[in-house]
Amino acid sequence: MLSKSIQEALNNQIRLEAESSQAYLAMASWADIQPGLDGVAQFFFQQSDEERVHMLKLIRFVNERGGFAMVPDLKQPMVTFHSLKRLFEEFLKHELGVSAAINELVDLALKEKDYATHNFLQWYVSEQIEEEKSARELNDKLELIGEDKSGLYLFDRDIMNYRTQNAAKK
Ligand code: OFO
Repeated sequence: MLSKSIQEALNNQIRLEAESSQAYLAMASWADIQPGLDGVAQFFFQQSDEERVHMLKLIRFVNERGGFAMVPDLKQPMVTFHSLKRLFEEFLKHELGVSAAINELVDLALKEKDYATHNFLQWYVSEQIEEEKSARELNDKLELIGEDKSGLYLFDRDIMNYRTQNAAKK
């Protein structure tokens, strides 16, 4: 059975995962209408779907443990980005925020000696390590490319392969 405070904290995380899904959906939609960013759009559409899966996993866990997972209302995320660089900086910033929230949750689960929740959260800890790493690497690549058009072309072409390679390493 979940304590009131753990239930509340998990419900906050449900909101955050839903907000992540929305944020990445907005990034996907922005990239989708830019010329030549089809790969980036596809990357964020997929990223958005994954965040929804993260939210669903939490919803099921809360309900299974005798709590009540509340589906949150959502505020509109940032919908326009001035450049590809800005887009990926926002991506990294968002992931860092999610990692911090997961760490706090882990901390709370330990303090309350809720080992079931602690164990459940380990999947999110590993997921955040991977996602932070990807977001950092993509930002580094963009930094190297700068304004070079052929570099940007290759970045967009290869971003989905990059994702597949990283998933294969998991
Ligand atoms: Fe939910 O995985 Fe990152 O944010």
